[in-house]
Amino acid sequence: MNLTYEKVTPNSKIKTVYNTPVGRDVIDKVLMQMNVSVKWLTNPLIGNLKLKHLKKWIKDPDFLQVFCDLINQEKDVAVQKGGTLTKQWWKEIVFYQIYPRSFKDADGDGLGDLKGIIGKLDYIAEMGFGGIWLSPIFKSPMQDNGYDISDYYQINPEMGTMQDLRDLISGCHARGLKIILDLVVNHTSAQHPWFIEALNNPNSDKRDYYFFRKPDDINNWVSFFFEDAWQIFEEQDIAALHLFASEQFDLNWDNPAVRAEVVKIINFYAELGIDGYRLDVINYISKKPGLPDGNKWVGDLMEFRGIENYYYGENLHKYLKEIHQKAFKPNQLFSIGETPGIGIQMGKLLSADYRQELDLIFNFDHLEIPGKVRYDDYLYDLNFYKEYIMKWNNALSNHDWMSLFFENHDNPRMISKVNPNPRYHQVLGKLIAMLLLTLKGTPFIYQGQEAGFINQTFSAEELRDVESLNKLKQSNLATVLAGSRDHARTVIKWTEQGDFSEGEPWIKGQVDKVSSIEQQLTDADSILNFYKNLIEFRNQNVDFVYAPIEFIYPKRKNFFGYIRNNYYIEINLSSDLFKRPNLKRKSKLLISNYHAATVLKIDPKQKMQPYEANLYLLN
Ligand code: TEU
Repeated sequence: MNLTYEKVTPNSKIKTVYNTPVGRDVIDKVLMQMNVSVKWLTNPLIGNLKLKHLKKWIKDPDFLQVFCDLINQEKDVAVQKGGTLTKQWWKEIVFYQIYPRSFKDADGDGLGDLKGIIGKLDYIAEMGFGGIWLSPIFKSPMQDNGYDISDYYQINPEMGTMQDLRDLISGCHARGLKIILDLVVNHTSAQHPWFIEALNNPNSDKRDYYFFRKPDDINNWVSFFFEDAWQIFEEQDIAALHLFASEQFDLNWDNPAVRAEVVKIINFYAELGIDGYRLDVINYISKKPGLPDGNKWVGDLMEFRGIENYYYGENLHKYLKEIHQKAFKPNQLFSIGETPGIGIQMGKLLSADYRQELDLIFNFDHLEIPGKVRYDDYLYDLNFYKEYIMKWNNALSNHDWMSLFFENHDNPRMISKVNPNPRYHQVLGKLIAMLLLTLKGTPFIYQGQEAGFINQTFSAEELRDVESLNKLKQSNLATVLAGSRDHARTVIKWTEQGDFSEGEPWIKGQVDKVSSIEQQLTDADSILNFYKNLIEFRNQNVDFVYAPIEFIYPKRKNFFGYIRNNYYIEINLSSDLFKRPNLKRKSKLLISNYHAATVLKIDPKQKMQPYEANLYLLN
């Protein structure tokens, strides 16, 4: 099914390079980061230039070779069009992401736990969600809140016990909910017995589970948490690689014993009855042999030096296929990979159904507008999301499927990113729901998003996240607050009194002015009930889920319109009034963030209100 193409060299034309999967994704990414339009490439003058001519602009002598090597390493091309669409449960449901530490505390220690989640399963099921994804719940020193695991086979005592997990799984299944866990196997905690043994015993077989180097032989990579990627252990006279926190060491997947351990973990929880996994930074598992220095130009542009050596490594497909064959497939588990930096074409090669690697990926290209990074303080333009969605839908075949999300535990709240003006809080919260629940793909709603939660303000002392605290060492509080992951980690406001815990919560809660979940449940007009209605609509129209998407007036700025089967969605993406495009078809209003559904018909001459979003039935 896969075509192959010729090797690229510095003599290849730019348009040839753009037709390779990795070339296309990298060029798109670089142009986006530089805030240059892709249209630039369709200019024949540019397209016919040879790669080597770029030397005039990119003054890094090694860049071209690094780029060609990365492209040539991928031998396959994904199917671009057609194919047969297969139905899958994970395409039909709406997922709800739970960050356990902040969700609900049942034992009064101020830290969320599994019993807390069990107590809220009725709420989750009544909202119409079809499955939950739990951020990590395993034993961990919590330097990175559980993404630093020290024992894969034990539940973190602050979260509960293995019996609690069994109860949670059966509680989910009794309500028809699927449950997926977080598989964090790019790295372990420094406190994992494997690492302790590896560090202290050079002759141990665990030594080859990680990446160790002599302190004077380390490379120039930096970690995602704004530190050097190597931790030096003076006593042992050795350095170990960590792409994330200083106590999260990267596992060496080139060692078959490590891959066997991963298969064992996957199987263990499969036997307990879970339905799948979200795989943490799974595209980072295959590092370039020899761990060469990162290219400086790429490092400066992407902010993280070294990334081209591991974000799409040469054995990535091989390792994913291996765990698919040995664990995911036999247990019929669903898999969604978290894949930072991966673009459309690479994403298709990782998740198309005939590839037998992953089922879905989380792509992040839509979370910041061109030229911006998470810690920049700016307003997100929803027109960019529209472009992103159109581009993806054009590129996907029936073998591909996409995830839809704006929020997770690593990102600020979307309402605050788009427009923090409280005037628009309600309509914007609902507009976001309209997008995620009516576009083509599987929606992932992050806890609190269904109630329109927004960013909090934190003093330096109130911040908890290791990434934010590291960032604070090199920049000011305002910068940290623009992108802090703690915004998403505030504890859930269940009632007007909070009611997250009987003890002192480990982190701040939601801002006062956003009403609680309990309050919103009783208010027919709340953001929460808007989510509930839309989820119900989606759950009752499975053919809507699979329907093709046709974009209406795609070039009209500030307007997003699309038809799916006999439904029409129209959205004003801005806070300005907008002249409503007349569809000239009879329609009945079903769900709107401005009008009661009893209005049934909107005067086509009436202007669209700020962030107005409507769903109609066409007849
Ligand atoms: O995140 C990986 C990741 O790359 C980002 O989400 C990261 O926080 C940032 O965007 C880098 O620019 C995953 C988890 O979701 C995150 O919570 C963990 O801290 C991280 O991996 C390490 O396990």
